[in-house]
Amino acid sequence: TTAPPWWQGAVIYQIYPRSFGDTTGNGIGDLNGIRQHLDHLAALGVDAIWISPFVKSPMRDFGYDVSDYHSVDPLFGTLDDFEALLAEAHERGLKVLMDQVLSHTSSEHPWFLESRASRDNPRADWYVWADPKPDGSPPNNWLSVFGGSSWQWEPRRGQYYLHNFLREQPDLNYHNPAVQEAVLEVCRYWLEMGVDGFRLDVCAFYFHDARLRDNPANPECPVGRHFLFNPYSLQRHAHDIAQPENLGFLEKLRKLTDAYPERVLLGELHENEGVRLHQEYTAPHRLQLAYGYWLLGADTLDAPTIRRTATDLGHEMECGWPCWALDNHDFIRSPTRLGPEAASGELSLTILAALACLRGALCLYQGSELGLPQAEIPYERLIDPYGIEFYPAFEGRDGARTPMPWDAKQSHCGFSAAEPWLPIPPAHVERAAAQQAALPGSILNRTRRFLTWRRDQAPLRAGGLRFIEVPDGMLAFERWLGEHRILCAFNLTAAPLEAELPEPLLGMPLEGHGFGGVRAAGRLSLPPYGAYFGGQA
Ligand code: TEU
Repeated sequence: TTAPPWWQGAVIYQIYPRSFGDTTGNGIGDLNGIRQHLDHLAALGVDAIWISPFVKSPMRDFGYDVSDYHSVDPLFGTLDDFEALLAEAHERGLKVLMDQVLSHTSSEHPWFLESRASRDNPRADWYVWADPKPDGSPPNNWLSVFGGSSWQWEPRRGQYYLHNFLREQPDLNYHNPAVQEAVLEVCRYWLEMGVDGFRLDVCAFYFHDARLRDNPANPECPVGRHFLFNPYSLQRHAHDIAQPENLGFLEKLRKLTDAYPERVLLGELHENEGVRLHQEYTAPHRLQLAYGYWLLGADTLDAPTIRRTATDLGHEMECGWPCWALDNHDFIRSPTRLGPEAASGELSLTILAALACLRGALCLYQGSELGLPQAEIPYERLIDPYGIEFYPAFEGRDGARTPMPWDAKQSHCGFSAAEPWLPIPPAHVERAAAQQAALPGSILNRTRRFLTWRRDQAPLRAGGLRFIEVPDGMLAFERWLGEHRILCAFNLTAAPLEAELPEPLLGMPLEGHGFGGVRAAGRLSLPPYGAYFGGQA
């Protein structure tokens, strides 16, 4: 039998490079700062890192606006630094995924500067240009995720261009085959360098409806405070995103990556029709992994919600697997988002452990291993344009992007010798990594212990899955690979829970994971936020 592909049950640690480690003393993280902390990642028991964009960018959206796909932004270092990082990560057995922002470029990208100059230059059709309506207004009703119309007037051409995000992020025109070739070439360049795969930013946004039809109103606005503030939710995005042509392009991208061994494509999907999109986007010959906003956008999370999501995503899909994500650089950190009971970080840890045991990969965002809450940033210090646009209904994403607190004893927590670009809040100083490392029961030590244990449990990485009926508040399932079977049970509440389960299902308690569930004569007892794992002793 051949070993399952590494990515199926991978834990992928997301690094936000501005906020990981600063070695130049400018208050902003850099690639050498990542190199400095690779041992922290290896000790955590993760399989891969995904680094948010570090290529050249005017940083209007902090790297998600690329002005040169082939070079490292000087703020983050050099290509040599990246190649050294890649080699040092590989030495430690860590794969490296790069964030590829291919749906749009920066408005300072040379392609756009050329495209906007006239209606008949060689790149005139590389972006989405359209004439105004007779009254001068935008071509249709499409809305930008970051607020307002997604059309921006360009006097040089007397036309509008499309931007699904900031106006400084013009959308590439994928209906033009030359554009597809150009972005495939970008991917080839990094694959040749040895990166292990890509996280594909907003990969449902590549194509737009060539007829530019209006979007219909959205009868059911997505739930959760995260979406309520934004008029974007009031439309059903039938024509600006998730066009059928996207799938053909993903197949081209897959064909390219398959020419290199063990590479992976991880797609970011939008919240709209997330599950259906997931099935389509991870069908054979497309993406291996994709994640949506199922858990990221949720203000509360209980066992039935997680079970339902996992069931909807399917356990036996032919090719692609889900990728779980509880936190990332776009959403309120879960110890804050999930309500006052989650503030200690224990609920997030138990949810992460459960997700790591479900079928699929898991993205773990920097700082989650410390149980960091969302940082409160005063209005005067907000820097994310999305947050500034919708303040105070939405405080933006800065509070999830503050620098890593490495050591409370060092100035600026060992992140930087200078004042960091975003403040490190007192609640993060209290949870600094070095201090947690000295406490056996800390969130950091428990995360390490659990992930290193889990890494060696083959059924949890690649096995089949079956849910088990248990009392409210508990999540339980079995996973198996060949003869090897593991029962996993989690208590997602602050109260102790018990369940009657037949002996053969309970198995013998497995040790080494650091979660204190016990079993006695057909009974399972879980302490608050506890878990039990049983199998062949
Ligand atoms: O995010 C896609 C996206 O739609 C998010 O903007 C999301 O709706 C919002 O952040 C929820 O708070 C990706 C990147 O992850 C994000 O950082 C970028 O700003 C965006 O694409 C544009 O590239």
